[in-house]
Amino acid sequence: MRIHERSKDEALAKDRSDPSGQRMTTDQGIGIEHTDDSLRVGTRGPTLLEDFHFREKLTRFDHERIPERVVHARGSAAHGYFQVYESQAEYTKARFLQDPSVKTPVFVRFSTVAGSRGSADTVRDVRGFAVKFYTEEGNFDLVGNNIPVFFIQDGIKFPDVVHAVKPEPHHEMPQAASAHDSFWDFVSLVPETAHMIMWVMSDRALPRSYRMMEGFGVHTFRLVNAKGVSRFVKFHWKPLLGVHSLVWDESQKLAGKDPDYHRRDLWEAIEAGDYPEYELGVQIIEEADVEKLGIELLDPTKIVPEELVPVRRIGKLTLNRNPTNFFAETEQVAFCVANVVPGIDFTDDPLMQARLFSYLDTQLSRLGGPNFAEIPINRPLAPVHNHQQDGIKRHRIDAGRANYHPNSLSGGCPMLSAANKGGFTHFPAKVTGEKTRARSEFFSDHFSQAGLFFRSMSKPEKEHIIAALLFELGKVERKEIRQRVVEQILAKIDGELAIPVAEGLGLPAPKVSVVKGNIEKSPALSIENTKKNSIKTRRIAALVAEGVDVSEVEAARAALEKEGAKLLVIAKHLGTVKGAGGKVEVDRSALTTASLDYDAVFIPGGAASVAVLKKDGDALHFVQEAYRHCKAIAATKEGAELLSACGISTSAPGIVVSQDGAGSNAFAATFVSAIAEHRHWDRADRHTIPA
Ligand code: HDE
Repeated sequence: MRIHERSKDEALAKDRSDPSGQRMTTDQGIGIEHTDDSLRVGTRGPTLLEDFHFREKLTRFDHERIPERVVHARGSAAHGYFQVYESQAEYTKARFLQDPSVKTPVFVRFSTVAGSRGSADTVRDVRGFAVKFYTEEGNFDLVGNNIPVFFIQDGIKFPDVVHAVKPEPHHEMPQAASAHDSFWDFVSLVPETAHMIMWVMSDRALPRSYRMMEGFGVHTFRLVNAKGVSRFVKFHWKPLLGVHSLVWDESQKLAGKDPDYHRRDLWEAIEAGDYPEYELGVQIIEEADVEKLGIELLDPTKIVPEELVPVRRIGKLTLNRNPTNFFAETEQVAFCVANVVPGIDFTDDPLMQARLFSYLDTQLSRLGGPNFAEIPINRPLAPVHNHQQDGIKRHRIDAGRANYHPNSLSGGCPMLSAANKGGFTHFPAKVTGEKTRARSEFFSDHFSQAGLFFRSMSKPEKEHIIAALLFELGKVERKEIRQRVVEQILAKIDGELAIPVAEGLGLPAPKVSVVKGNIEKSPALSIENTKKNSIKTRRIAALVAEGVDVSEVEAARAALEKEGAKLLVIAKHLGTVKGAGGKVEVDRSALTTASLDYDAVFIPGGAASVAVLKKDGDALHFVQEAYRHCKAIAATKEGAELLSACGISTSAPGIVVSQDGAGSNAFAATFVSAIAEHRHWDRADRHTIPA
């Protein structure tokens, strides 16, 4: 069977229903003549039970909801394809990793973890990054996160950590937030959370966009080649747009101004043809090298630093199509860690082992029974034949008399496949030991990599982690929990972390006793060291009023669009704004937008326009807020006066001022590189700006 990029789309086509030109019917196909009044006795009398259309319409409405996911309830998804750069036959027999000409269809769902379906996108949280590959050999699900480690080492603790982070049971607060007593109580008592806590308190937990975050398979998997040789592998997704984050103040405000911030960003980028792209990276570790590496590969609270085992990029994922229907696709898609194809296999990571059970189990209640693999979005492209049968919501109609194996009545069909004909065989890993509830001693180092992460951060990144802890622990009501986190967790990670946090919480300085591993720093962990060479798809706000220098707006637009960014004109009102040399179309009114929506700000010249903006509180706030959030701000000609009115120095980092105008090459180059930098943290006075 050969698949191609559109195979899944074509398979879904027969399930799509297009109402254009069609008559309205009941679920039984009976034409509907009237749907705005129920059938009643007289015009003022009671409604009649015999009104089957009314009853069906209400019944269907009453049952529209299914249970939301117990975690990762809030998500957004897109279709696309994956293409390997060159054959990986040396490492794996997985067919979708052999032929660079094959485009394997995928469906990818991004999510937050803790919040409900209707919660805000920009909360501090881990992001899910779940990829379903519809391969020729069946579905492979890589159900990852944007953080490469996890809170716990053994899946038996998953209900505990999730209960602790979810809203507290007595009053169901807070929503989509970890800043509360039960979460930090758990953390303070479970030191294996230390490494993950560093990541979740870092800027990684505030992605600017789903298109600008990394993804990780977290566990160590196996790749197995046709000769049966197995190697360990860690999966990575690397976004081609680079890794970028929001700042905490911005995230909180966005949660109110635009709770759909990430969903909208993903949707609009795909509609605009700016297809999100990620490279699949692998860290491959020979079984013989495991001991030398000195890292417990079965412990999901550990990474393998990229400096020790480089990430090899082996292919690219492109997301190029939005779903047709949110519920049918994004909501009903069911990922499962156990969905692997021949050539990819599991390890004994106890978190992974638990996940191998949990996903199928949760789908049974979420999707109402065992036939959820027949829902169009979940159906593999590979043919499905077996003796599984019946159950609620069965769609497939199995023909024949033999529903058992072996059989002679159906000529032995469906037939088994030998390992060399696509039959899945589990890698025959050797396992010995006594039954026990104990963990290996190699799982007992909880702090060395937490410290490695903290020490690998740049100065601003460290400051953000400290500020995040002060916020989170500041919301914790019980002092003994705050104290335990500082003394039992932070003091074992790094003094540079524990002491300022203790100080900020009004606690005595803890006794610092740091456990260090043999690696001091991993530069790859710092977002500061990720690439910042593009402004593609960034959004830049141009603030204008009557009298704006229109040629400046157009010159800036041309310069930014040339680099793949978008300039959006903002004024007090919609419609057009008249200025010197013509008029400009307004994209957003100041009422419906905020600086939070943009990566950078442009203030064009035009004396009259700038005079108006200088007296406009919203405009001043817009610029000041962007400054506080460390975004690039450019002003040409009289536009520079607005910066002064905001108390912003024209020589501050990331501020670009030009009297030559937006048409000058020097201006364009400086502004573009300031935007590509994404944030300019070294603005010493930013906390003095009132925004
Ligand atoms: Fe999940 N996780 N998880 N998880 N997870 C679910 O499955 C679970 C873990 C991840 O967009 C649930 O269908 C256990 C790690 C993603 O639909 C559930 C453990 C990682 C998604 C479940 C973990 C993940 C889920 C809830 C510890 C990163 C969303 C609904 C042993 C590698 C997929 C569902 C989507 C969803 C269980 C830990 C990623 C309950 C028991 C580690 C991206 O089955």
